[in-house]
Amino acid sequence: MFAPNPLAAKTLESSAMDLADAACTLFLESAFSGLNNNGQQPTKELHAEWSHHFRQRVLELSAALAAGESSLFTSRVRWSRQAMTARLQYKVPLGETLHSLRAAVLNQLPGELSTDALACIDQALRENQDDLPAMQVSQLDPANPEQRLALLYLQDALEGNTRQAIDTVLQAIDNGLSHADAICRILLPAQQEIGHLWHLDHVTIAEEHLVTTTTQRLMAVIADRAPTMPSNGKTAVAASVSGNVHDIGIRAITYLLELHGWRAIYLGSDVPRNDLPAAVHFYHADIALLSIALSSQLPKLQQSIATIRQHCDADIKIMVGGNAFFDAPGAWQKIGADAYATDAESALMQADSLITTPATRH
Ligand code: B12
Repeated sequence: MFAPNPLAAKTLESSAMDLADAACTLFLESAFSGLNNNGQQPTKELHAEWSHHFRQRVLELSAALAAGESSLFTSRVRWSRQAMTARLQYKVPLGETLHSLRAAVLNQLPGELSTDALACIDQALRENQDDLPAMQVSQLDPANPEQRLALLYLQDALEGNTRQAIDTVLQAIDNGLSHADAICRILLPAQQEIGHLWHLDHVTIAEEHLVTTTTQRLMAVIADRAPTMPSNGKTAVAASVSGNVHDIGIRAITYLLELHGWRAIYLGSDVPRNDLPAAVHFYHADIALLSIALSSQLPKLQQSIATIRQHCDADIKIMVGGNAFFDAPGAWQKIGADAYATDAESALMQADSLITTPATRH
């Protein structure tokens, strides 16, 4: 951890393409010179693929510097290492990629701007030498009744028995499971589990998509059937920020607020920041909920918060959350948000306590 360094973060972000290109050239030169390949050169496609990898890494580095949280970078490197190991690609020398990135940063950025970036990379290089703990195959425990139901749902959805998957959860509701628990304790853990299985290379992207579309369909059915509490006079506007296409977690939060008497408006995913103030005004929102999934989306989140603050009433509350914060739970305070919550149920509690006085205009 170090102090946020917005200038270095901005410099990295704006020179991400150049840095990625330089790191990529160094990496491929070294990889190809190490091979006895009769002077063969890396193809354009290979260069483009690795440039994309390095650009993402520079953006993660930039996010870590902006928030002053090195874990936002090191955890991403660990994540890549786990994904590569699962795909038996660990022959790809992750350490070499970090050395190439380090050299590019050192060559291209002036000393005062590169210090924190180099410290982050060095930390990732040190961690890269540690043994990688084996990842558990499943994060859900079949001995726990709710997690067992999530596993059954997941199995049916994956086998293409979509109707059966849906009926299993709807029957559980008929048998007493609350609508909110069906969403928060069955569907959301099933989504996290499918992500975990994808990371381990046990399911394909197509299989993940199948489960995700089944969950979207069922979540809407459950939300529409659920009884709602009387209106509390409060309005929430929710969005996944520009660049973030993940929408299930934030959508679930919106449904949960609705069941608890809120007027909860979900604007969608990948919402441009300049559209947010108008939505906050138009719907007379008391609170804005903004979601990000990747650490590299933190700058867009920070800009979205700043844009709302600039154009809306000072008393608008802004709560943030999403997968990106799991690696740096303190980052929300540094980007100008009023609150952060790790999951749907705590988001509801936080929203209720942040907005204690119902607005009189409704
Ligand atoms: C489905 C999915 C996708 C779908 C999204 C479809 C859709 N309509 O949402 C698609 C295929 C498009 C996708 C793409 C990508 N994904 Co994806 N995805 C997932 C997956 C499997 C499920 C997402 C989900 O439904 N989660 C369920 C809910 C419960 O979790 P959640 O989103 O974190 O939300 C909870 C909390 O975070 C919190 N919360 C969320 N938002 C907010 C907001 C506020 C205000 C508050 C208070 C709280 C809060 O409350 C929620 C409910 O409890 C996750 C796995 C996972 N663990 O989530 C990966 C995951 C998020 N994806 C991941 C990745 C890497 C990607 C890609 C980069 C893959 C790629 N190489 O292209 C792209 C990036 C796309 C982009 N630009 O955003 C990684 C992210 C790792 C990381 N932290 O960097 C994950 C974790 C998978 C993994 N195990 O590695 N993905």
